[in-house]
Amino acid sequence: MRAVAAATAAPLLILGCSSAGDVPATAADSVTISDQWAKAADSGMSAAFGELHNAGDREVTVVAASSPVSATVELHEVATDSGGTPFMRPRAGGFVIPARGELSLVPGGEHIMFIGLHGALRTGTDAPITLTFSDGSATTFTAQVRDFSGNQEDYRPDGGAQPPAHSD
Ligand SMILES: [Cu+2]
Repeated sequence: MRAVAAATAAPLLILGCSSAGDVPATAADSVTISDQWAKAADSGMSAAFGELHNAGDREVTVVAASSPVSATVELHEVATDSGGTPFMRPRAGGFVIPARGELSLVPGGEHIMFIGLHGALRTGTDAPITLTFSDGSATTFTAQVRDFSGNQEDYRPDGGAQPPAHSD
Protein backbone atom coordinates (compact mmCIF):
# COMPACT_ATOMS: atom_id res chain seq x y z
CA MET A 1 0.00 0.00 0.00
CA ARG A 2 2.79 2.42 0.79
CA ALA A 3 4.44 1.79 -2.55
CA VAL A 4 1.22 2.52 -4.38
CA ALA A 5 0.61 5.65 -2.35
CA ALA A 6 4.13 6.91 -3.01
CA ALA A 7 3.87 6.24 -6.72
CA THR A 8 0.57 8.00 -7.15
CA ALA A 9 1.27 10.90 -4.82
CA ALA A 10 2.75 14.10 -6.12
CA PRO A 11 6.55 14.41 -6.24
CA LEU A 12 6.28 16.79 -3.32
CA LEU A 13 6.23 13.82 -0.99
CA ILE A 14 9.56 12.60 -2.28
CA LEU A 15 11.37 15.70 -1.07
CA GLY A 16 13.49 14.84 1.90
CA CYS A 17 13.23 11.12 1.43
CA SER A 18 16.54 10.75 -0.48
CA SER A 19 17.75 7.17 -0.24
CA ALA A 20 15.79 5.83 2.69
CA GLY A 21 15.42 2.46 0.98
CA ASP A 22 13.12 0.20 2.94
CA VAL A 23 13.97 1.73 6.30
CA PRO A 24 10.75 2.93 7.93
CA ALA A 25 10.41 6.64 7.33
CA THR A 26 8.60 7.50 10.54
CA ALA A 27 7.98 6.15 14.00
CA ALA A 28 4.38 5.49 12.99
CA ASP A 29 5.60 3.17 10.23
CA SER A 30 7.49 1.09 12.79
CA VAL A 31 4.88 0.79 15.52
CA THR A 32 1.93 -1.57 15.77
CA ILE A 33 -0.34 -2.38 18.69
CA SER A 34 -1.96 -5.65 19.68
CA ASP A 35 -4.38 -6.79 22.39
CA GLN A 36 -5.57 -3.23 22.85
CA TRP A 37 -8.55 -2.59 25.09
CA ALA A 38 -10.14 0.12 27.19
CA LYS A 39 -11.87 -0.08 30.53
CA ALA A 40 -15.63 0.38 30.54
CA ALA A 41 -16.77 3.41 32.56
CA ASP A 42 -19.96 5.41 33.00
CA SER A 43 -18.28 8.80 33.26
CA GLY A 44 -15.20 10.61 34.45
CA MET A 45 -11.95 8.78 33.81
CA SER A 46 -10.94 5.53 32.17
CA ALA A 47 -7.86 4.01 30.63
CA ALA A 48 -6.63 1.98 27.68
CA PHE A 49 -4.01 -0.74 27.48
CA GLY A 50 -2.24 -2.91 24.95
CA GLU A 51 1.07 -4.17 23.63
CA LEU A 52 3.07 -1.69 21.55
CA HIS A 53 5.58 -3.22 19.12
CA ASN A 54 8.43 -1.36 17.45
CA ALA A 55 9.73 -3.10 14.32
CA GLY A 56 12.29 -0.38 13.66
CA ASP A 57 15.98 -0.17 14.47
CA ARG A 58 15.53 2.98 16.49
CA GLU A 59 13.83 3.59 19.81
CA VAL A 60 10.59 5.54 19.40
CA THR A 61 8.76 7.74 21.87
CA VAL A 62 5.03 8.32 22.15
CA VAL A 63 4.67 11.95 23.22
CA ALA A 64 0.91 12.46 23.09
CA ALA A 65 -2.42 10.71 22.67
CA SER A 66 -5.89 11.83 21.71
CA SER A 67 -9.31 10.28 21.36
CA PRO A 68 -12.82 11.44 20.56
CA VAL A 69 -14.08 9.70 23.72
CA SER A 70 -12.66 12.20 26.20
CA ALA A 71 -11.71 15.83 26.57
CA THR A 72 -8.16 14.95 27.54
CA VAL A 73 -5.93 11.94 26.98
CA GLU A 74 -2.71 11.57 28.95
CA LEU A 75 0.19 9.13 28.99
CA HIS A 76 0.36 7.78 32.53
CA GLU A 77 2.55 5.68 34.71
CA VAL A 78 1.91 4.23 38.16
CA ALA A 79 4.29 5.09 40.98
CA THR A 80 4.23 4.30 44.69
CA ASP A 81 4.21 6.98 47.38
CA SER A 82 6.21 6.89 50.61
CA GLY A 83 3.38 5.06 52.31
CA GLY A 84 3.43 2.30 49.70
CA THR A 85 0.22 3.45 48.05
CA PRO A 86 0.19 3.32 44.24
CA PHE A 87 -0.86 6.42 42.38
CA MET A 88 -0.75 7.44 38.75
CA ARG A 89 0.70 10.47 37.11
CA PRO A 90 1.64 11.72 33.63
CA ARG A 91 4.78 9.96 32.46
CA ALA A 92 7.54 12.50 31.97
CA GLY A 93 8.97 12.23 28.47
CA GLY A 94 6.23 9.92 27.22
CA PHE A 95 6.25 6.20 26.45
CA VAL A 96 9.52 4.79 25.10
CA ILE A 97 9.38 1.70 22.90
CA PRO A 98 12.83 0.16 22.48
CA ALA A 99 14.23 -0.66 19.05
CA ARG A 100 12.96 -4.07 17.92
CA GLY A 101 11.11 -4.22 21.22
CA GLU A 102 7.80 -3.95 22.99
CA LEU A 103 6.15 -1.80 25.59
CA SER A 104 3.26 -3.27 27.56
CA LEU A 105 0.54 -0.89 28.67
CA VAL A 106 -1.11 -2.66 31.59
CA PRO A 107 -3.27 -1.92 34.63
CA GLY A 108 -0.84 -0.95 37.37
CA GLY A 109 1.76 0.18 34.86
CA GLU A 110 2.00 2.57 31.97
CA HIS A 111 -1.38 3.28 30.39
CA ILE A 112 -3.32 5.67 28.21
CA MET A 113 -5.62 7.78 30.40
CA PHE A 114 -8.96 9.20 29.36
CA ILE A 115 -9.94 12.23 31.43
CA GLY A 116 -13.32 13.88 31.09
CA LEU A 117 -15.26 11.22 29.20
CA HIS A 118 -17.79 12.75 26.82
CA GLY A 119 -20.11 9.80 27.45
CA ALA A 120 -20.19 6.29 28.83
CA LEU A 121 -17.62 3.82 27.52
CA ARG A 122 -19.77 0.76 27.04
CA THR A 123 -18.55 -2.82 26.91
CA GLY A 124 -18.27 -4.08 23.37
CA THR A 125 -17.88 -0.69 21.73
CA ASP A 126 -14.64 0.65 20.25
CA ALA A 127 -12.59 3.61 21.40
CA PRO A 128 -10.39 5.16 18.68
CA ILE A 129 -7.03 6.38 19.96
CA THR A 130 -4.36 8.33 18.11
CA LEU A 131 -0.77 8.20 19.31
CA THR A 132 1.66 10.91 18.27
CA PHE A 133 5.38 10.20 18.21
CA SER A 134 8.34 12.49 18.88
CA ASP A 135 9.03 12.78 15.14
CA GLY A 136 5.53 14.17 14.59
CA SER A 137 4.12 11.04 12.94
CA ALA A 138 0.94 9.52 14.32
CA THR A 139 -0.97 6.27 14.27
CA THR A 140 -4.60 5.56 15.10
CA PHE A 141 -6.05 2.30 16.40
CA THR A 142 -9.24 1.22 18.07
CA ALA A 143 -9.41 -0.34 21.51
CA GLN A 144 -12.28 -2.61 22.40
CA VAL A 145 -14.09 -1.59 25.57
CA ARG A 146 -14.21 -4.29 28.27
CA ASP A 147 -15.37 -4.64 31.85
CA PHE A 148 -12.50 -4.39 34.28
CA SER A 149 -12.69 -3.76 38.02
CA GLY A 150 -9.01 -3.16 38.77
CA ASN A 151 -6.81 -0.16 38.15
CA GLN A 152 -8.44 2.14 40.66
CA GLU A 153 -5.24 3.99 41.44
CA ASP A 154 -5.32 7.42 42.89
CA TYR A 155 -4.66 10.12 40.29
CA ARG A 156 -2.20 12.84 41.26
CA PRO A 157 -1.84 15.17 38.31
CA ASP A 158 0.86 17.15 40.08
CA GLY A 159 3.12 14.14 39.74
CA GLY A 160 2.90 13.21 43.42
CA ALA A 161 3.38 15.94 45.96
CA GLN A 162 5.24 13.66 48.33
CA PRO A 163 7.94 11.67 46.58
CA PRO A 164 9.17 8.57 48.38
CA ALA A 165 11.92 9.25 50.91
CA HIS A 166 15.37 8.22 49.83
CA SER A 167 16.35 6.85 53.22
CA ASP A 168 14.69 3.78 54.61
CU1 LIG B 1 -3.97 7.09 34.65
